[in-house]
Amino acid sequence: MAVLGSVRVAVGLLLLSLSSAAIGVEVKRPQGVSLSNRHFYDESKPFTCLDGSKTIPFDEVNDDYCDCKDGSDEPGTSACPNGSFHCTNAGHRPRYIPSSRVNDGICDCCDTTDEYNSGALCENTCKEQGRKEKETLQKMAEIAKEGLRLKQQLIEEAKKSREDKQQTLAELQTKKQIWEANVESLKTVKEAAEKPEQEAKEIHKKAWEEVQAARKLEKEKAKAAEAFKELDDDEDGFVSISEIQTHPELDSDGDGLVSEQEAESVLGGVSHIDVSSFQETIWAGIQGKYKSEAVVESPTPPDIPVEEAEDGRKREDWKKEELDEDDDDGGGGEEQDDDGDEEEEEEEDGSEEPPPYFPEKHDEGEEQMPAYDEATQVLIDAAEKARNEFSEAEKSLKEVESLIGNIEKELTIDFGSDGEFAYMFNQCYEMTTNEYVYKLCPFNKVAQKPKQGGSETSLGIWGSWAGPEHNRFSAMKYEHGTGCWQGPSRSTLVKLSCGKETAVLSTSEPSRCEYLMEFSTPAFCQEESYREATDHDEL
Ligand code: MAN
Repeated sequence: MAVLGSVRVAVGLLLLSLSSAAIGVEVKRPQGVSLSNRHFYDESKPFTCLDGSKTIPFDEVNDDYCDCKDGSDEPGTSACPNGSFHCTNAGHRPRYIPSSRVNDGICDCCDTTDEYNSGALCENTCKEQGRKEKETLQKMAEIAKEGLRLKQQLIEEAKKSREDKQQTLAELQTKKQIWEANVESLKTVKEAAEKPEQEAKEIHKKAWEEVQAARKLEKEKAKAAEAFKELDDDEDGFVSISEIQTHPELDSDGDGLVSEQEAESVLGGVSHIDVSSFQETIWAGIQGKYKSEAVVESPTPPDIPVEEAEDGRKREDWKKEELDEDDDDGGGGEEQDDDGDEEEEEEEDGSEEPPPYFPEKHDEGEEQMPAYDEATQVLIDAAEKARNEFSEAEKSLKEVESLIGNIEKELTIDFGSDGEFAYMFNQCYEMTTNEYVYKLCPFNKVAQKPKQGGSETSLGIWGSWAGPEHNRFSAMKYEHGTGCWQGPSRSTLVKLSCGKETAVLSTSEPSRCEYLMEFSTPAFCQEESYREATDHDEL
């Protein structure tokens, strides 16, 4: 038996054109059939299954026996396993439910029509649901409308900013050329100034090395003279074989004694030698072995703490100071007096006397080279000025190049079909969860930082737009973040939605080290979403 339902349908589109009195019309059709499929179910003709597989008498439609493979003969019963039941849901949204849910005692359709024979007490909630949905859609429409207005502004600003950037770029490129030329010419100036500077410095250095060598020689001579004085026990102005023999360290055959022959050999085959011969021919050969009697006599430090010896001023420092003072006085001719002065001073001021055991260091090299003469200094100053000017110019060129690089990079980024996403470049948006502060810097990076402090973990750097082909700008992909332990490097997918505000709405980690962010922006508002929302008004 065919069950023909009387269905009251609210036809949205008609609502717009008909008067308010015409609220609905009754269209006769079998239970569970949609208005658009009504013409397939003509009670005056046999029914052909919608897949064309079979034709049956019309009274076998909805007779609770499944004849058609596609279930189309039982739109209003649960007889066919693959059938579907259409709820008109006047006042709300029409929908299909699987026919197995028909008369199963559970209210599925808001208009109650799926439970026409089960005894279930269903309440028609379509109007209420429709109202709620309408409200939601209206809100969405409002957001989309406002979002679109903002988007328009963003597009205009982006256009303007792009033009500005292009102009700035052109200006910077001109500047770059100027700085390049500047750098070139200042380099030539610098090199021209450095040549005479180098030569003058070299002359000064050589002269200083000569002075140092002369001083060293003087010191060696003084040491030799001192040793001579020590050796010349009888103070006759000669060092003799027997006097050499008093210094066992000069033993050459290792028997601990200096024989006459050994002593004679030390003296270069003669029996005695005067001071100048000693200085010139003997001292160099024995100074490595020779032990001063002063050192031998007091081999251990008395009660002077080590720190005192090691810390603070050393003998060399003193000498250096002495020399420096002499240098300041000017003229190298006074060098001869150095030691004499030193001795005098040391004697005068006992507290300054370094301990006698203090090791002698031969590091005259540490002495500071005297200041350059005026002419050399003029050349150095000129070269220094040229160097500074050159490096300043180089710095300026680098700055200009870096600005150009930044702008060029920005201009190559795809900021949407009308540049609507450009405004978020160089911005960051944060969202705090229980554990972390998440930061999204569009077209740059995504990061995660523990709330309780600690370092930032990269969740990816800007990769590309990642929405489906027809909606490419609906998602962004950030990749190659900090490596995940025994896993991939961290990455983030940012899903965009239309909103009045630009904000991170949610963050999650659907799979370890793969993050998902929901991000709202007016730039994503589209005409279609506004239209869709307003179209639903017709429900
Ligand atoms: C950190 C965070 C988490 C992540 C784990 C993986 O704790 O980056 O989001 O799941 O590392 O080890």
